[in-house]
Order: sequence, then structure tokens, then C-alpha cells
Amino acid sequence: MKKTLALTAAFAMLAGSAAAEEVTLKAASAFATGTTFARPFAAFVDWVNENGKGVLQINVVGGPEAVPPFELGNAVSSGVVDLANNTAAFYTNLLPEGDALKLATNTIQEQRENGCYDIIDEMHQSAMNVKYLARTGDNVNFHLYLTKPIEKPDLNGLTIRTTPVYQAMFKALGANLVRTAPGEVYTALERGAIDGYGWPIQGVLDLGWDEQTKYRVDPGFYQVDVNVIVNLDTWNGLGDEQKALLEKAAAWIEAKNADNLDINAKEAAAQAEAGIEVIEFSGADREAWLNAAQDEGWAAIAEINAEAVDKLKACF
Ligand code: 173
Repeated sequence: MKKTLALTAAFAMLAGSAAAEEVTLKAASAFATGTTFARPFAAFVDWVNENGKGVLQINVVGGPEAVPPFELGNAVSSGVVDLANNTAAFYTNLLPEGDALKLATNTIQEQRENGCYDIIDEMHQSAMNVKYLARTGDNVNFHLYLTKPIEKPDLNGLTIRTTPVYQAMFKALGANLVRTAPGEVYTALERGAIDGYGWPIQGVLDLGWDEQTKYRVDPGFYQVDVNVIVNLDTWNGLGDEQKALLEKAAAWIEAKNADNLDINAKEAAAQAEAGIEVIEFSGADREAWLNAAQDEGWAAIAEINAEAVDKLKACF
């Protein structure tokens, strides 16, 4: 009897370990390998591969050359890839109100505390069949970069490269808008097809855009969200140990968002070194600029989903 129990227990253990066999997830990034917004994700992947031996590994198949940025939401939603490094602005086709993530004024750590994370995770799960695993980009603002100067928060007569992030704000300020993936910005500048572009404080030099950029408009506005999202069927198929590993990796990479303040200062210095001049709005112009960002940003979300505005405003 004792022997049978021991055998049964041994068998159960074996079966348990078989269920938790090492799994390899296929990943892609919306941002080019080696550039600013791919870096935290690369660190996340390295951490998982280092700490997840025998449990879970991540194989990054590539960046925008592997899956076009505006298609990556579909790829992770359908399971073509298991995991993605992507910004909500690139998957508004699946989760239009996801564009609200840029409107957060607190950190992901605070959003986990106050329940906001759960609301956003639920939105991702129900609208696009993905688990919202981690958010990077806290403390990083967006800016307008230009090839010609402006005096006021008035973009009439300018053609500006946009994504959903900047769309409502720049449109309200009078710009003509051209939506492109990051990979098309350099050529558009070179050809004179655009007079400027929206982009965060980080990454301009990485992409070589400084060569074609004369001005940055300050202050910055909104807050970057670059998220790790996981196909929900993949997520649900993982064992507890595998989920715990990914959640630990998420907390680890999110803690590094604090480094962004330093990185921002270095990027601003490098932009100045590269000859990018700052157009700094002050007083009423500054207020008009920031109000356009905030008011137009929320108004655009309200048109999509008024209920989401109420929920998110309360915890952002
Ligand atoms: O400008 C963009 O392409 C964009 O929307 C974005 C979002 C997050 C990080 C970097 C760029």
C-alpha cells in the first residue's frame, strides 16, 4: 500500500514536471532592434532567458522588418507571435481606446496599486485577446520636431508626420497630418514631404533623424507607453511557474522606468550637440500647447468610448 502511494506520488510529480516543460515563446518588436524603445524589451527578454532556463524562453524573431508595426497588434492577437513589444498607438485598429494610455500622469507601479492596471488588462483581453503584461516608457514625454521654426502653438500650413498619439492635438492646432510608421520618417524628411514629426524625447539620434531636424518644441506632452503584450491563448496555456516568471520579469523591467529621467537628460544634451534648437513655449503659449494636448487627447477617447474615459481618468 505504502509502495503504491509512493509510486503514485512519483508519477504525479513526473506528470507535473512534464506539464511545466520548458516552452519557447516567439516574440517581435514594433521598434527596430538596438533602438531606444526596443532596449527595455531586449533587457526583459535577456532577463527571462537567464532566469527562465528549463521554464520558459523567448525567441525574438525581429523588429519592424519581421512584422510591420501597425500589423503587430494583429499578429499577437491571432497568435502569429506569442509576445510583442508594442505601443498602444500602433494597435488602435483593435483597441481604439488604448490610445488613452499616453494620457497617464502616474507610473505603472501606481496603476498596479490603484486598480488601473486591471482595467487596462481587461480592455486588452476582451478587445484583442492579449494579456497586458508590462508597461515601459514612464517618465518619457512626446515632442514636436520641425525643419522650420514656429512662434506660437499654431501648426497651420505645416505637414506633420503623426501616429494616433499626436493626431487629435496636432489637428486641433491646424496641421496637415500624414500617418507613418517610424521607418518612413527619415525619407519623408529627406524628400521634404513633411515639415516635422511627433516623437518622444528619446531616440531621435538613434534613428539618424537629427540630420534632418532643426527644432524641437518644448514642453513635451503625454507619456510614452511601450508595452509587453502576450497572446491570451498562449498566456492561458502557461503553467503557474511560467506565468510567475513573466510577471517577475514585468516588475523588473517596469522598475527600470525610473532610469528614464537620466536618459531623457542625456538625449536632450545629445540633441543640442547635434544642432537641434529648442523652441520653448512659455506663459499663455505653454498653457495653450499643453491644454491642446490634454483636452484634445481626452476628447478623442471620449468619442470612442466615454465609459473608458471615466474609468481611466479616475486612475491616471
Ligand atoms: O511616434 C510614434 O511612432 C509613436 O507613436 C511612438 C509611441 C511610443 C514610442 C515611440 C513612438
